Amino acid sequence: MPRHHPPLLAAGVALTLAAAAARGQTLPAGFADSLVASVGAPTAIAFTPDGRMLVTTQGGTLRVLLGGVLLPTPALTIPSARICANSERGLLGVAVDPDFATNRFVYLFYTFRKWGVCPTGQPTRTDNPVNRVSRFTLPDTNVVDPASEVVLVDNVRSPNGNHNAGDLRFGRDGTLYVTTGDGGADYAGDSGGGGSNDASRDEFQLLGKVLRITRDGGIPPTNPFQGPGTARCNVAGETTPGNRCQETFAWGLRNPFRIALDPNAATTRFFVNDVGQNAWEEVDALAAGADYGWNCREGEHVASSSGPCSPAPPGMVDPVWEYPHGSTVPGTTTSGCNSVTGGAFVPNGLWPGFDGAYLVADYVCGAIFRLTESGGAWGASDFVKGLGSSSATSLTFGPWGTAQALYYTTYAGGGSVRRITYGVAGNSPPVASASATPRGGSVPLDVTFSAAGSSDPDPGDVLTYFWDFGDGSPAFSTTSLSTPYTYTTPGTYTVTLRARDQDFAFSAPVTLTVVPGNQLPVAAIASPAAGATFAVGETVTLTGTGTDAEDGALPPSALSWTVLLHHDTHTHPFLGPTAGNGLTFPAPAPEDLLAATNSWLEVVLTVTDSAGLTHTVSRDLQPRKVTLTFATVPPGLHVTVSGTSLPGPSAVTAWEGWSLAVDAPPQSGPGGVWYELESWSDGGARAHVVVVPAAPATYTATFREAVVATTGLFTLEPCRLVDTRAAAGPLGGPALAAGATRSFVAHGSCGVPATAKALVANVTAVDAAAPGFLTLFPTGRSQPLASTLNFVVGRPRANNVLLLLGTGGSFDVAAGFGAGTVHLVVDVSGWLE
Ligand SMILES: [Ca+2]
Ligand SMILES: [Ca+2]
Ligand SMILES: [Ca+2]
Ligand SMILES: [Ca+2]
Repeated sequence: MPRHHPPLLAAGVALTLAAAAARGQTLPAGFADSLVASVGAPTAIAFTPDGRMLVTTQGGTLRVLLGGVLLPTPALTIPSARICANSERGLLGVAVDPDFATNRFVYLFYTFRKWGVCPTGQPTRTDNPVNRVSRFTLPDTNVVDPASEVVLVDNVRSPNGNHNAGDLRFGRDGTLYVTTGDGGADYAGDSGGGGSNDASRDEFQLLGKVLRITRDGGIPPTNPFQGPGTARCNVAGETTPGNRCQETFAWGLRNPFRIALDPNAATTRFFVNDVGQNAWEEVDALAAGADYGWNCREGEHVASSSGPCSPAPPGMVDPVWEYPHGSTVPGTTTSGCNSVTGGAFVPNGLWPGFDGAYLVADYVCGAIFRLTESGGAWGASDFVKGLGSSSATSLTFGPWGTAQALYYTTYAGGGSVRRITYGVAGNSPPVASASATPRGGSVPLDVTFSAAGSSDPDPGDVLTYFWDFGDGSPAFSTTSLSTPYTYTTPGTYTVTLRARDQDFAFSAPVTLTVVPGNQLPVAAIASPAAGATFAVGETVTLTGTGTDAEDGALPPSALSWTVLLHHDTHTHPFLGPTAGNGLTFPAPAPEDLLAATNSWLEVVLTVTDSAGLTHTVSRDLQPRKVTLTFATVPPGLHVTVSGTSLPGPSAVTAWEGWSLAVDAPPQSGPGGVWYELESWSDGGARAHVVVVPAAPATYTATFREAVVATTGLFTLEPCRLVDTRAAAGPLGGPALAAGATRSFVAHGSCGVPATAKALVANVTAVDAAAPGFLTLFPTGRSQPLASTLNFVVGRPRANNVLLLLGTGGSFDVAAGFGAGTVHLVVDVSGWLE
């Protein structure tokens, strides 16, 4: 009796095996296997570009996982009246259109219950079901309208129940590859079942083949069988004997249940996992027009030498790898492996040491092997063992966080989707940063891509950069920050950079756009003109142009202005970025006198064309500097200019139009003589504002000696002039506050006449909240450095003073201490006039 190794077992059998399935996997260090979702009888997985995971079940549902969560309602349930899911039949494959983002197309392979019944083991019945490939539309609602179905390939026979194959994968060439089995037993009834079934050698049948069609079901122009002696088989599943089906891409296969596209190859490269009969499981490298030998050969070995195998057909292609039933798989520690199922190429750079590896699963021994090529020969080693019987069925890499994981389906344990991941505990992923120069220009366009600015939170981590240039070329990896790349075809390309550390943690992707064949725009500043200067407060107008080979004159909205205020070696943002043309702003003043010597403006114009390409120009705009001289009479006294005390004469650099604050305060001069301002040469008050003129100028402060002459001393009975402990009033409360200055008028109180120029007084500080000092000085004068009275907390302090009166016959009291208040008492015992 021929042995069958059905990758998909009938439900009753699957339950028996599920009970025996163990989750005692062994994985290499750093790898983990975890449950994604429990899904009964899962057959295939595909991912949409927006991150949805699609899972087909043999019974006929299309399930969707959003963010790793299985939606409770299937996106599509093929009604039982329309599907045969017995034996190895059912919904067996799913593919996502390369342009899914715009067309929302998904493709399904299922067994159509064409005649209302699902017989098994009766291959010549005329009412057996048929396999078909259909296109559906999967909207964002995740509800597929059954009416969206477009049948692309139909009536592929399913004569016996088993060997339906049923994988769907898009190649890098944008065409859809479809696998079909030999039907398990001869549909024509002229050979037999199992190893005797020669249906895959019937080139007019879509059985035991890899098919290739366009997304609309058409024949790609490079399919191998076209022209005389060929015909379409998409409607009937066959043509007349003696002709070949134009859908056929390769043939001579038994049950090519799963195929795998190499994501690392520059062109479309598939491996085909063809389930064997009694002795050998095999992996084939897919090639156009190739005959993989079944049923004349099983693996590299003669299987039949009768019928179409007599004489042996020429040009049969051997597998790239095979392994025997029963005994240990060469290179591994695993035995009892009898049915090859899913396969997947490991994306380069994803896992340490796995570049170039092909993973292949066996359904009977529950293992995934790691195949590597050396000298043109492929050899196996253990990767994962102990997945249990009925596992894994299909393999595919898909998104996992910022990296990718190996996803697989298993019938074990009731059915589930699981994933195998790699990660080092405690390691954080890097953060990528990408730029490109130039982003446009004539083709061939040499672009320098830069990963500068990429980083990793873990000190000392070494980064590798993975560039996807967006033009279909394979991902490129490098440890260099700078990567040159040449585009030869005009277009708009989205370039993606991911950074990876030495522990194989990936950054989130970052993208940028390059537009080879599109010319960069040209920016020009018209105003301010080259060499233009400004005065403070003057209106500066920003006008410019942007011109582009494709767009012509760019609109004002395409112009963006930034003005920087340079100060010595750094800059301050002053304006923008602001879009438009003809913008105006008042020219600024310098920060201070020093900044006036080393500050200027820089006007920056960036123009952007409709392709997003930019060009930036800039122009310096200098202030009109003016030298001002500040002199004093007598020389050597000080004036204050913009907050800076300068000895007269001093020359300063100022900007035309700048409003400079000047002051000539009373001060001690040569010989200890006290000086006060008599007049400024420009007629201004002691403190006034000078608007810097266009030409150099001198400002002179003329001082006079501030002498107070008296002719008589008059005495009084001591009289209390001020007591802040008393009720609030000009000479009463409140207490003096820390840091505050208060004025008291002496004229007219305690008998002090309006002619008094000074007081003889006793000053007392009482109830101080903190230690400090009092300074009493004539109102209208600057506070002198010398204090009048120092006090402490807890006891009154007093001092006798001769107190000069100032403006209005009053004196000021400044209270210098940290916090709180102090009371002031002033007793007068005489005056001078
Ligand atoms: Ca036959
Ligand atoms: Ca073969
Ligand atoms: Ca890291
Ligand atoms: Ca352009």
